[in-house]
Amino acid sequence: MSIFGRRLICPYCLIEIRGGKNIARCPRCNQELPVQYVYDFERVPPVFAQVFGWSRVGKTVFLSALTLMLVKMANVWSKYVPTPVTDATQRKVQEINEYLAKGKMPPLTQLGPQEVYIMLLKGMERWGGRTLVTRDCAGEIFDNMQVPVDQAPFLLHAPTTFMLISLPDLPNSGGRSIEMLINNYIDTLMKHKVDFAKERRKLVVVLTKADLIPDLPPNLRQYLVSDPLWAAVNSSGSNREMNVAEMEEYMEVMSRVSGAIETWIQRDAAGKTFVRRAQERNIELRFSLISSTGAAVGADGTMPQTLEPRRVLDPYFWALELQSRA
Ligand SMILES: Nc1nc2c(ncn2[C@@H]2O[C@H](COP(=O)(O)OP(=O)(O)OP(=O)(O)O)[C@@H](O)[C@H]2O)c(=O)[nH]1
Ligand SMILES: [Mg+2]
Ligand SMILES: [Zn+2]
Repeated sequence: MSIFGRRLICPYCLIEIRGGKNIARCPRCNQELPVQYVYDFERVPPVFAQVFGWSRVGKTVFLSALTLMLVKMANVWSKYVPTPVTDATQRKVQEINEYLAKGKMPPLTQLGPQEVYIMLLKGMERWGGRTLVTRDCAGEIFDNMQVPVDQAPFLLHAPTTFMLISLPDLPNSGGRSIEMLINNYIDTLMKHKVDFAKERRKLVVVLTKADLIPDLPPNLRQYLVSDPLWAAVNSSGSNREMNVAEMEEYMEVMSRVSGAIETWIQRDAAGKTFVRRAQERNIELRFSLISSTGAAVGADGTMPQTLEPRRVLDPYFWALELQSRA
């Protein structure tokens, strides 16, 4: 602790503020600070991640599927305690609980523009305690080269972004290609004077709805469907716990898969441009593929009735890995 008191980061506007354990509001944005977030700030430091992706790619469903896994990981990590600390976060947990009790997903609520998802995650194997802080945004704000940063305030200040891309929806998206999305990201940051050479940005590229990607190579499809964490959270056996060594093994495989997706995504010109554009701007890339529902859902526009997520923790694990390193 410095002589000026504690420093902490406001989870709404991401500026550094000073104050004791009792600070109630951010002096800059005037938002009420979640008490447990403030109290445990040093012990459970935040990992901030902006979600970036066009409409209907699965951002809201991903946040629900991730919540489901974060809740259920209590079955897998022996000292782990997940705690939602805003009402919006608790609502997400409530939806999941209702689903687990009834076997049918209630209508999903999208987080409002002023709402922040904050989940304290204590006692994770490998990483210890971290607080996941993220937001949900309506996809329309990413349509143009200039993203309105007031509606995506983490974009400028959080080093890590989850860039969600739905490859199955691309052919019907009016000529969009993946390199446009990273172009919009870079253009927005440059407009706001982010210096990529000085501040290394990290992009976790998440291929969503991977259950629907028709030409996914067999080894990647196998990786998707055989998620040991999904098996472990649902097993009732005694050996479902995962220790540090098993997490290490998981992360090694996850790394290899990231490389394999990076190679595969460059099978066409747009993919090559995507990767080269990131390299040119000093952006660190990692790749994941997820299925939040586990299988195709009904006709377009319908919300899933069940969630059997596969590999949805991977993007979050990448955020932890990328922010653990100096
Ligand atoms: N097959 C399949 N469908 C999915 C998956 N994830 C989401 N969907 C479907 O995709 C549609 C859009 O999902 P949302 O999560 O609402 O998308 P969004 O990105 O939040 O969209 P906006 O809020 O409009 O920007 C829904 O009908 C979901 O059921 C998945 O993993 N697999
Ligand atoms: Mg949404
Ligand atoms: Zn603030």
